[in-house]
Amino acid sequence: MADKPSFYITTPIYYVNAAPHLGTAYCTILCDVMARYKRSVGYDVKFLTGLDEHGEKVQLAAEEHGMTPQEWCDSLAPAFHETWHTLEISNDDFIRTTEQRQVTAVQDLWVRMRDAGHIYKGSYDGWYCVPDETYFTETQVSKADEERHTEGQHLCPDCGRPLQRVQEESWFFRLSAFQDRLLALYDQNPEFVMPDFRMREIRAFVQGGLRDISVSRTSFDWGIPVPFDEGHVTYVWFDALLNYATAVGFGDPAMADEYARRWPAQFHVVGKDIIRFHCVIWPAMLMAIGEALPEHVFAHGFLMVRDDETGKNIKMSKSLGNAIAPQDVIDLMGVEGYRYYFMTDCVPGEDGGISYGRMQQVYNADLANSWGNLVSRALNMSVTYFDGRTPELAEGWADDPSPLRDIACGIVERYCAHMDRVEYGQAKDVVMELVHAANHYIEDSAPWTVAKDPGRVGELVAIIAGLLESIRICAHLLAPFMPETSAEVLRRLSLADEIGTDELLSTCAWGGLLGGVPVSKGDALFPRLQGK
Ligand code: ME8
Repeated sequence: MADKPSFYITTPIYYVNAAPHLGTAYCTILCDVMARYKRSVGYDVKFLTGLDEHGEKVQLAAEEHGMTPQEWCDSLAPAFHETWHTLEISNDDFIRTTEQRQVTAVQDLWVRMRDAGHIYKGSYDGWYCVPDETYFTETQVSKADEERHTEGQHLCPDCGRPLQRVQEESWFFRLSAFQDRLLALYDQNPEFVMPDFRMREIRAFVQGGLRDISVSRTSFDWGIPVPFDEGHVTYVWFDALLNYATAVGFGDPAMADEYARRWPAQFHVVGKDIIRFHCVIWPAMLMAIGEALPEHVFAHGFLMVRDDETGKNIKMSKSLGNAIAPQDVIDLMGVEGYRYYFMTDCVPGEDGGISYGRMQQVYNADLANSWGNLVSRALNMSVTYFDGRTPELAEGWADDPSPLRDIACGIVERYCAHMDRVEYGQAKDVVMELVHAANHYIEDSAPWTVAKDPGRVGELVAIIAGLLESIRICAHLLAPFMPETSAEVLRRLSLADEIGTDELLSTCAWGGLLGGVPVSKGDALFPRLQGK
């Protein structure tokens, strides 16, 4: 393991105010696909997800349910573990901010911040949005009120929900002192924030000037105590952001080697709603204590419900009655269809318009009619024409010219270039070139005719071997999206040893098929969906 390069990827840690939903699942699958892909190309991956358990929002949710905050968090945590397990999430760590490792790390952060002179005590007087756990100034609030023409109740400029007036003694972090260093960071690392339109958005925000932020609370107590000031608990975001470092050993001398090896993270994947925290506050916190900065923050868009008749995207919400739960999608097209649809049909950086109609269309076109159909036809023919086996392959067979070989040889590098840039839809398109070509090749070469002529057996071997070899390669490339289907396809070709390869490029070189080994037809991988 130690000789492999490290790749550390994280999801946001989700609030435990509700069970996992389509949005949090989307982000988590997005990271899972990257984690699986990076493992397949030889990285030693650490994939972290977890729960953000402190703060007023969680405390209030607990009170509403008549539980202590800890009881409430403990009661919801299993739902996250179960959903991620169902969705085939391959995380290798799961952090909860109420764990001792996080308490120790956050308290260490406080001491280092104080010793470096980046915090000071003052009092906060302004607005607070509990659902977003975010502070707003008087100016921001009145501007938003003016734009919305609201009177009386002040609403959150971001989410539109009622704000709370907060006046309390508080510690402040000197964020304003980091403006120039942040701008220099963005200039020197234009891909610090991805996609680039989000980078521009962040740069413009920072250019507009930064205010110091309040990082401790005194009006409630569900948070990590500030080690040197009784009555103060850590502001939930100051606590939450540190989780990424905690999980690889920040603040734990016993984990110094792990920390040196894993930190900084290569990718923090977050929704567009929380990029200021990740692209402004978090790097400034790390600069303040002299720690390395993450390489990329990738901001994904939001899932919206698409009205198939008007083509318009509408916000998903329980009150509009259009909220879709992960289980609804699983019931429609299984876990692998679910993963494939969200990862390849929604552009990760943009808002995605989802609909049942579109899900069914993508599933039937790509999975039932193309990929599933190819596997089923080719494996069936191999079983029928070669007595339940793959054809016997002569030495050097892979060097023979084949139209599929020409296509297969060029796709892996292109696929990798897209996967590295989180361009999952384009990566899938590259694989589908081979799937479609193979389906056409079946029609063009008409193996059923060739099989009737004993004098053409060499030709038949070449056709079936070409098809099975293409399937083998596609199974590997589709594995990050649909791990279980790919494993099943490889098992059917007696290639179980190749499952979970960490040498994708060499594994996908044309010629890896085993000759004369048992093939099983199995059930249809993706039965066609009817109606709806
Ligand atoms: O913000 N579409 O947690 P959170 C796509 N605890 N993604 C969505 C979505 C939607 N409609 N709704 C939510 C927090 N998400 C903090 C994070 S990190 C140090 C602390 C996803 O439970 C998206 O990734 O509100 C978003 O950023 C995240 O859920 C917010 O999760």
